[in-house]
Amino acid sequence: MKKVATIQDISCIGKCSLTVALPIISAAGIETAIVPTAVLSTHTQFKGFTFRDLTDDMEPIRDHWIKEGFKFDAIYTGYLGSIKQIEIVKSYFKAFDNGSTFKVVDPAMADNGNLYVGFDKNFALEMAGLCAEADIALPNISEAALMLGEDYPGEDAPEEVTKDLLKKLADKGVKFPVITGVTLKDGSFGFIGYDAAKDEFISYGTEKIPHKSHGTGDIYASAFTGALVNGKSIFDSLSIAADYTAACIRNTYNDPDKVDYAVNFELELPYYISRLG
Ligand code: PXL
Repeated sequence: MKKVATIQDISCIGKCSLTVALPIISAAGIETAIVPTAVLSTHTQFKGFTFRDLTDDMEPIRDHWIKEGFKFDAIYTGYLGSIKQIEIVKSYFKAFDNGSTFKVVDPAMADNGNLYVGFDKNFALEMAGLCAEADIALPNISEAALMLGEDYPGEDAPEEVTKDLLKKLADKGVKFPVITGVTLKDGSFGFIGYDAAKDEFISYGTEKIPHKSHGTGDIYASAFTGALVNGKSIFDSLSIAADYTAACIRNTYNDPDKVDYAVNFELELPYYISRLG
């Protein structure tokens, strides 16, 4: 069985980070090892959340795994709690590389132009350094701008602006930046990526649903990782992730009993699995 290690927080309620990465990647038929970076009572969009920092456990977990000789087909990181955690994640990239380990960084730290509670501009710049050590980085447009120290261009920035951000991320050493959650020229909703080695842009759009929610970036990155480790190409994995995330948003939009803090990712897992073939 293929093996993925994913490093991000546990938000006990909120359907984000590990509570979506673990079920989605497992549903893709992949053994999923987890490194919890923190335990929060809810994600940070709620008021009054608790936060138990687990930085002190990250190095002992790494060292035990090294002794056991574990390696992974992919290492995928999401929400990280501090600059120290970013540094520790870099050591995971080195320690568990089997020679073809694919490194996915979702710099989950901002939305709508604003950093999540607890992060500052310096954290965003450090996150750009982690993206530069990955094979693919999956920021939304807020995160891309913040990593470059640039002003937020808005959710519906023209494609040219998104492409300019992608090139600038590549100039900072990011091999394959992909900006997710963008509106394309034809009004569809998806991603634009830039493969620096090939000097080539790629993009894909799916139905735009007028519903915004938390955790969709985490669902996207998890579904991408599951598809890629199943042998799909980068483009197909990005597109499957876009279609699955759109299905989750659509399902939630049509649900009269929906919660306002997350999407119904569970109900669309059969669709995701069907796309993996
Ligand atoms: O969905 C990203 C995310 C992950 N982890 C925590 C968060 C958020 C978004 O708000 O607060 C703790």
